[in-house]
Amino acid sequence: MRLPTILLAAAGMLTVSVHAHDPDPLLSPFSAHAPVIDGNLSEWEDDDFIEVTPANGVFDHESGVTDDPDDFRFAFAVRNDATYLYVAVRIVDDVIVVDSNPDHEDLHARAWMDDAIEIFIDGDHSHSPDARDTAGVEFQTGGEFAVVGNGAVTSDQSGFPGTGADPQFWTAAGSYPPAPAPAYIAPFDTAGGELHFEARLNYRLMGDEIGPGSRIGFTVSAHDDDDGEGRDVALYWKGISPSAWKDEAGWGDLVLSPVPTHVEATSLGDVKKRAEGP
Ligand SMILES: [Ca+2]
Ligand SMILES: [Ca+2]
Ligand SMILES: [Ca+2]
Ligand SMILES: [Ca+2]
Repeated sequence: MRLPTILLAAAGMLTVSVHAHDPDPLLSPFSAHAPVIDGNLSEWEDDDFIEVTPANGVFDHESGVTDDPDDFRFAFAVRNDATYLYVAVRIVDDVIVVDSNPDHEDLHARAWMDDAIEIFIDGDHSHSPDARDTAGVEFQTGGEFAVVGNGAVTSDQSGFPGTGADPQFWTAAGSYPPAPAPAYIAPFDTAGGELHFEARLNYRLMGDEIGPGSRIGFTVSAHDDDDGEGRDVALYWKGISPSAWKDEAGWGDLVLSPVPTHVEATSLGDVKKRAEGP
């Protein structure tokens, strides 16, 4: 027994490990009705959204910061069913910019250059310090899935590049309209407002063992560009700055709901209640 283990045992901390779980995991509710992935969050009105603000979020100090919640803040909610994890995000932003990603159907977008979100999955929950290791070890069970305000996507930093329009892998949508609209060219859409996002991620992105009832590593970030070209800030729900995008140790825990016993799974992740009589 090595010395640190002895000390931990002596201190009565036998549950502490290198891969300590987040003591405050996020519990994903079971989704009895699958949301339509269209950037319209009307199906999410009754869901609990987690607010991420300049005051309680984590800025990745590779970029700048803001202390103004009207400049940038976001909120997100999650759900799951037998087949998919669903994520909804709404960004509040004073200047909307998607100049770097004018093609809303792009599957290899440079999402980090514009107003965008990123979803991070650590399916094997290994808390790796480098999710981008050159051997691609962590990419086998997740990675980064990013969506621009106009719906352009990329999963090139995952084990599943170019799959952002394939229900067998993942699909997503953003609420900002395709070009032409002010956000694509200077002086950008200074009306500001909210951007809405929806994403649906098949468990196959997360590893063979992952499904309802699993506990995975998870975080969400959002990016603000207010003046064109690259981003101004990157704000995370949970992360360790800098390079929060690759340090899985800073991500949160997400617990996927088991399939309730009173419903049965059907194809494509929909569920229906068993007939319970008239
Ligand atoms: Ca929707
Ligand atoms: Ca802003
Ligand atoms: Ca912006
Ligand atoms: Ca940009």
